[in-house]
Amino acid sequence: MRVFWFGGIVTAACASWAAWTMASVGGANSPPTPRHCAGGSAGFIAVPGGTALIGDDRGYADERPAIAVPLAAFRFARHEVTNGEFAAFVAATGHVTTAELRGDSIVFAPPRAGDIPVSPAQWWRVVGGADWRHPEGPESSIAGREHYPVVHVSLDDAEAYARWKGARLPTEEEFEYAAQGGKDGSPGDGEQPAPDFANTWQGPFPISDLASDGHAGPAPVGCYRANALGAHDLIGNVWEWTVTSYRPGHSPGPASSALIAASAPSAGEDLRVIKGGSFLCAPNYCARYRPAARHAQARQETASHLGFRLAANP
Ligand SMILES: [Ca+2]
Repeated sequence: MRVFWFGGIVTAACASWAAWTMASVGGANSPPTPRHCAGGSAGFIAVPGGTALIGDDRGYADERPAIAVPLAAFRFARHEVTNGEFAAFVAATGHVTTAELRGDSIVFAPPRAGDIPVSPAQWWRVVGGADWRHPEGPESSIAGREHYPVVHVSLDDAEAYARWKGARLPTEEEFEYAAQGGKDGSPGDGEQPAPDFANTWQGPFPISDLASDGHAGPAPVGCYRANALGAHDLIGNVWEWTVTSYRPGHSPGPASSALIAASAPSAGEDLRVIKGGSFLCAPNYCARYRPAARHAQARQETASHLGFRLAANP
């Protein structure tokens, strides 16, 4: 069964997130702000080791409990891997992606005027011919999008790229720690990020994206303000793969069946944690523009809002 549960429903347990954030749709009525984008190939930042507080006791059920995790120093890419960078990999290796082999991928399809969408099945479509070169389907292309994050890549594709670069993908803990800016803990307060800090969704999802942060849909990498460590796009733009196997919650004990059902729709598959939220995260839906936010993703699944970045050992 194809899994497209992206974004996540604002569950009853997390209704408070939506309530808090609906009042803070930053700049929702402001005109879109043009952004200066740094472009690709900005390399790595060095992240010192420390004790990271992972998870958020006030967040979604699978973000709980917050736990302290020792982390060794690591390097972390300043931004997502771009189409241009991935094209160089494909040209050098002949790599054929999972979506190309399968012949389709999952694409966000905004509702038509007059529709009142009520479930993810109404805004996600399995599109034949959608792949990293054709992000919206066979009639689309990445011409002029060399600095956009590559999407429609599986974990296998991402790991193949990482091996070619002599690097690796981050763990969930590394990603979350880097997204916090390297601080020990201090999870976000749940408010939608400032329009200059992350590419998210302003307005009522999935009906109207006001794009007051400068972009509707994905943005080129490095368009938004870097965090304290110098990395961009860690709580917006596109979701990103980690190598960490997904468990519903951070507790070392077994999760309840209700939590499993609420957070892992396809138990039994090889599910990994994706991090970082996306351009589709809005206060009324998802609200996963926070370092602690996480999602389960089958390793072979691909979508128009899912990419990756590299990590490496010091
Ligand atoms: Ca946006």
